[in-house]
Amino acid sequence: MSDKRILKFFPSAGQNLQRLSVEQVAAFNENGYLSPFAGLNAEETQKHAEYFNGLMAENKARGGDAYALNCKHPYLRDLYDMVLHPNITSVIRDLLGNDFHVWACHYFNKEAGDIKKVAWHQDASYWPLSPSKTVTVWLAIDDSDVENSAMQVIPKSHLHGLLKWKEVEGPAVLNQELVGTEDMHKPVSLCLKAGQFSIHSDLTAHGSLPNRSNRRRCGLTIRYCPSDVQAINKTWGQQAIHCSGKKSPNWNYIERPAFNDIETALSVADPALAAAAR
Ligand SMILES: O=C(O)CCC(=O)C(=O)O
Repeated sequence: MSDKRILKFFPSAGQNLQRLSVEQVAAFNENGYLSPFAGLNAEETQKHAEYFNGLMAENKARGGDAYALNCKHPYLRDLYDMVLHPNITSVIRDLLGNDFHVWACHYFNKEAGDIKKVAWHQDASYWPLSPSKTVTVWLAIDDSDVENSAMQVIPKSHLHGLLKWKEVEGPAVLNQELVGTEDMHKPVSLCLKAGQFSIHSDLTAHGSLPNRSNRRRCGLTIRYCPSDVQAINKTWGQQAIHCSGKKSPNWNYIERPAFNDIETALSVADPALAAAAR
């Protein structure tokens, strides 16, 4: 697949900045991540946590696992609206320019005592998208710190293109594990208060340890890309949420769901996109 994709870091031009400083754009280009940002206010944070708790309870009642809420945005109005939150999209616009959309989102719900790690990986390695220009927002549903295994990133790892990986060993959420990370920069834990968010490039090495605490650590990942990104595998281009500017003929943009259709969201078989987007 990599033969067809352009997999390298594209520095942000940082034009017409509204929310970020020139220094923040430079730090993103240099390190491959930015954190923390104020996303939701206290009321929105509490409301969204309650919304997520309700979804997860319904999901569990149907036998779904803690990580099953993946790519449910075509069915859930509140989730669709969340990815368009102006406090988030204003930062993304500064990084990606005016023409962009969301193509996936996934609750990484690391429950108290969860023994599964998310091994060091690069998102672009999983995705049949080109060029590699997707950025992920990790929006904290819970306070996230070292104790409950906040997500970690390896600064500057995005500058090396696609890195080598092997099959992960032991309990894990994803199957790839990068090799040679011990020779890279020291990892940084992206500790966030609920409602704050971080951003990382699709080539930035990141992951998280098992959650040995008695507190849940859930984050909503939202994948934003500029409209010149193409899905090599067309099944991936079908569920985009238009955010800003020009649309692309290469993507299918969905309508805002009329309501929170939890029944459909939890009963549809995961589309190819959702399965592979993990
Ligand atoms: O939440 C985590 O621990 C990992 C998230 C992740 O791998 C991602 O955002 O791609």
